[in-house]
Amino acid sequence: MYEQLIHDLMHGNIKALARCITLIENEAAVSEKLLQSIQINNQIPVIGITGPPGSGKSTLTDALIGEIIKEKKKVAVLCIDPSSPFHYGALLGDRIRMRDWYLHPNVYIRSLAARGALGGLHVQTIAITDILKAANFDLIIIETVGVGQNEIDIARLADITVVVLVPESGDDIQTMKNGLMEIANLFVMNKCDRPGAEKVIYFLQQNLHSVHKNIPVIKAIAIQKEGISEINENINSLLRSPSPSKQIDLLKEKAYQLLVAQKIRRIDKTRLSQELETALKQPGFNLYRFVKIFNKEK
Ligand SMILES: Nc1nc2c(ncn2[C@@H]2O[C@H](COP(=O)(O)OP(=O)(O)O)[C@@H](O)[C@H]2O)c(=O)[nH]1
Ligand SMILES: [Mg+2]
Repeated sequence: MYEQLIHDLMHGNIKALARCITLIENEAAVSEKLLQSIQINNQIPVIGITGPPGSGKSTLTDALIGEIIKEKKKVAVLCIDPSSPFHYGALLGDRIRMRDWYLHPNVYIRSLAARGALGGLHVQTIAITDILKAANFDLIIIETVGVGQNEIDIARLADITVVVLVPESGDDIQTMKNGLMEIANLFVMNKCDRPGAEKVIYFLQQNLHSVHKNIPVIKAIAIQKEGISEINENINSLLRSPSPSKQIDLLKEKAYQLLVAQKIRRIDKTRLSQELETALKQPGFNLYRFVKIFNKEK
């Protein structure tokens, strides 16, 4: 039934691609079949761009797209930062440029805000990324706000994680409370037109040195497209030397997330409350023994 759709998707038809993504957002049963039927090219690299809200991730991505298409590559951008929707660029004066890319044949941009039918946002992102891989883009960029768990999630999904910082990120860097050290393959110090950048870079490099990490730190002024080609070159050079265990690690993480989501979906809450009601009538009810038995009976 979906043969034509899959065929069109794999031949780069943008309408088919949009339809597949919408299916994933809305219909769990259909999307599972779809995902099982497509051919996913796992060699297509995923670049995660993360960092605090307002650090310039979208501006940077916008500029980076310009570099990527110069290399005649096809690029897809998935924006899972609900606080900065690409789609409303036209309404937010300073993001007007992004609109140009919507019309470019080698660029596809999609925003994700809500959790979809497959469960959590992370599982949905995994699935949509794989749809993009099936559509044979040369490169996939995922922009996501780095707060709490999010940034860790992106590192589990992306071949390369770019962490965007700004001169105001000094406190974060000194304490490294965000776990950014662990996930970054590349740091971008954006907004270098503002004071304080050099000091923060110094702290960052000292921190990296103390944990024996050699991660490039690149200065950028995204609004002026400064430092963008250097970022692109660094990404390309990281892509040329992938770590041998990375692919299996990423697949393992994705499989784990999918398994967890599947298990959660299988828990029947109606049955759970019915059985709880019965169990409560028995003397000596214990929630933990109940859960153990419920889990076995499923
Ligand atoms: N001064 C300065 N502002 C920037 C720079 N890059 C982005 N901005 C501005 O910072 C704001 C947030 O940018 P945005 O890309 O939406 O950040 P995001 O939330 O991380 O995606 C916007 O007003 C941008 O114009 C920069 O290099 N210097
Ligand atoms: Mg943004």
